[in-house]
Amino acid sequence: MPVLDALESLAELAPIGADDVRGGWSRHLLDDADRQMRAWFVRAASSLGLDVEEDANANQWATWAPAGAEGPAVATGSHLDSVPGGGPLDGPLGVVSALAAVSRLIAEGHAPAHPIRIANFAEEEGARFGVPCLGSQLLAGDIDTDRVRGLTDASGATYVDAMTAAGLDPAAIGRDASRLEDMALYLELHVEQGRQLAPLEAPVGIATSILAHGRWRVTVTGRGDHAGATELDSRRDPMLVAAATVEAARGRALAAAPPTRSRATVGKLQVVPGGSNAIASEVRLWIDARAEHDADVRVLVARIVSDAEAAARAEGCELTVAEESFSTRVEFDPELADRIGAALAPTFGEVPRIPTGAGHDAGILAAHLPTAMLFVRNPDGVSHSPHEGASDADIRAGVDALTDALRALTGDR
Ligand code: HGY
Ligand code: MN
Ligand code: MN
Repeated sequence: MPVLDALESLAELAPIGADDVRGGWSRHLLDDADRQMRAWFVRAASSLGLDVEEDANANQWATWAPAGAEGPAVATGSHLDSVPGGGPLDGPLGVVSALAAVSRLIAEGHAPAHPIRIANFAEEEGARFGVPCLGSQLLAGDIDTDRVRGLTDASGATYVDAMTAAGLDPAAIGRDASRLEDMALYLELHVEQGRQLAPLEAPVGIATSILAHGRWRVTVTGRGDHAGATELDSRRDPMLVAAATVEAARGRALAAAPPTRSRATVGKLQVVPGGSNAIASEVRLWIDARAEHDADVRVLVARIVSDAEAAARAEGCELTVAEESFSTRVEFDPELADRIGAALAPTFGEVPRIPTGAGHDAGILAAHLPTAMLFVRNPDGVSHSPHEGASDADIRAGVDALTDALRALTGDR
C-alpha cells in the first residue's frame, strides 16, 4: 500500500477552487469546488483501502478497521471547505495529514486495538449558509434541523436545494447518535491561526481552549435616493449607520479590559442597491465577536449594538439584529492533551499548550466526547487569507506528530 504524502496531496488540491477574483481559494458547501474536494477525499481514502461513507449531514468519513480493531473509533480529520478567498491549509491540512498518518501506520504494520476514522466535516466555515461547523453541529444534535433546512445562501438557494442538488436527503439531517457513540475521541490537526508557536521555536502545539464567539447579522434600512439631488439634512443613509457600527466594533472591543481578549470584526457588508451615485436603501453587515468567556461576548455585542442603535436613531434609520451563531467557550480535554503530549515527547520534547481564537469542529464535539487539537506552526500567523502558510518541514512534522498520537491512542494489540 503506498504511503500518502501530505505535501503532494496539498499540491493536488491546489487547483481546486482557486479564486481568480479574490485570490486564495473559495470552496463552499457542495459547490463545484467543494464537490471536487470531496471526490478527491473519496479517491485518496479508497486508494489506501479505507471504507468511505457520507453521512446524512454531508460529512464524509474514511475508516481503517483492520481485523482485531474493536470498539469506538479514534477519530481525526478536519474540513475541506474554506472561507471566501481563504488559504490553502485551513481545513485541508488536517484532512491530508490524517490520511498521510493512517497510510504510514498501515505501512509500518501497526495493529490498532481500535479503528481509526477520518472526517471531512461539511460547511465548517459557514461560508455558504452563515452557520459555522454546520456538519458537526448537525451530527451532534446541537442545532435545530428546521432552522437549517430554511437557511439560504447568497443566491437565495436554500440548504434543502443544495442538499437535493447533491443527491442528499434534507429530511434525514440531524443528530446521529450511533455515529457519535462510535467515536471514542476526536483529534483534529490544524494550521496555527495566530502566531504563538514561532517565538517558542516549536513546530507543533497542543490546544487548550477556544474563545467564545458568534456572528450577528445587522440590517439597517434607510431611504434610497439621489446622491446629487438630496440635501444632506434630509437624508436617511444606512451607510452612515454601518460605518458607525464598524467603528463601534473596534472601539468597544478595545475598551473591554485586556483579560477578556475581546475582538470584534465587520468583514462582510452588503449594500442595496449598491450604486455609486445612489444613497443606499439598506445595508446588511455581519459582526464577528469573540472573547474569553461567553458573557464577555454577550456584553461586547450588546455595547456595539447599543452604539449602532444610537447611530440609527440619529440618521432616521431602522436597525434589526439577528444572531446567526453562538459558540460557547471550549476547554479541550486535559487528560487527552496529556496523553498526546506524552506520545509526542520522544520526538518533540515538551510540546507547548496554546489557546486559540478560531472555531473548529473539535470545539463542537468537545461537548460530547474527549477532543484535542494539534497546531502546526504558522510563521506569520496569518489565516483566512491567501497568505496563510506553514513550511514544508513543519507540515512534515505535523504528520509525524499526528502519526505518533494516533499510534499511541489506538494502542498495539
Ligand atoms: O471562523 C473561525 O473561527 C473558524 O476558522 N471557522
Ligand atoms: Mn477557518
Ligand atoms: Mn479550520
